[in-house]
Amino acid sequence: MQRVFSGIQPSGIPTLGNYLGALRNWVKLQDDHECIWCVVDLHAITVWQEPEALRRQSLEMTAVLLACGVDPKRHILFLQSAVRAHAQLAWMFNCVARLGWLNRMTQFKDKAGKDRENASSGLYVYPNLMAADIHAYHATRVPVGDDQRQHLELANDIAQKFNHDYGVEFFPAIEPLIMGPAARVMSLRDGTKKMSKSDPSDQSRINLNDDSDTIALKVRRAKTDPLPLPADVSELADRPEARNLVGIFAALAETDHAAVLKDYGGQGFGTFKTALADLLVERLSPIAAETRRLLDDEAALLQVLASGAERAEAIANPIVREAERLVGFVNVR
Ligand code: AQP
Repeated sequence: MQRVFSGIQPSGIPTLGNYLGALRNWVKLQDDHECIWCVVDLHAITVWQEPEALRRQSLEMTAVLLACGVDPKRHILFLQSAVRAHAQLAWMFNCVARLGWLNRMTQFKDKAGKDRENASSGLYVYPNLMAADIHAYHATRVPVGDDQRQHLELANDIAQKFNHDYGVEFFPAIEPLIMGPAARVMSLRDGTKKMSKSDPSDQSRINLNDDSDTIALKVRRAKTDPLPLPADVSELADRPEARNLVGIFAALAETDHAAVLKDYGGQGFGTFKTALADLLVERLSPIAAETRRLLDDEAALLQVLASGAERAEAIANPIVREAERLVGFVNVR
């Protein structure tokens, strides 16, 4: 069975983008893969997080993952900071990755924005930590949204250079698993910008804990253009907001853009938005209800995370110890 690793940052409430681009696929992969799911709090602090908020968001994220169907008994669910192997291997990878490689990462440019001098050095080496997350488990499959493809290529470059420099075949190649028609969900306020849980505008996204009225309001207010929906998919090309809403509908209904336009093409956005809001509520409200239920028992959530960390360490510690031996560190214990 192929080993899968994926992570999600507890940097806010997960969004519809996280759900369609990642979480929904995680649940499907559990049927025929050995899965390791990680709440990546080390990644989250690459940008400022209020300590109390980070703690709360880490537990909320754990509850949402469980509510979406992550199975912590058959698979592993844990907090990144609880398994030291991630930071240990990331340091070795900081010394393998080249500055030129990191300079090409578009996500750093997007997240650092114009004030690049003021971005944390952690944000800059974020892809090295992500490579360590995966390689610490010798995972070979990584389900991610389209936006993470470049980081996975870097993770492969790091593994290849490590193997070459130390004359071994130690870290395997990894393959991205990019699934479904809405691999990239865009902001409801700007169809050219990714939907993000840390976007300052709450109106830009659907949160997985939004109630039905909030979902309906956000969809009603979502930016569109004045034209009716087209009958043909090719006409969505230069209409980012319309394409995004049709893509969301298609992903939720497990169909494609063409099928959605067959039903709604030629009509204004009114009827379509009502149908989209209904579909969102139908799919997301059971997750929100289950999340609330799970959050009522914090001790049970901590127990899931403690057991996950122990099982993650059983895999990662021997791999990272061997990497240390290959690098030439003396094992004194
Ligand atoms: N808009 C999106 N469309 C599709 N997939 C998405 N993902 C995130 N946003 C979208 C996928 O969700 C997984 C977890 O992402 P993450 O939390 O580790 O970091 P991120 O990609 O930076 O997500 P956010 O929501 O934008 O977080 P912030 O605002 O904190 O930066 C990944 O597999 C990602 O591809």
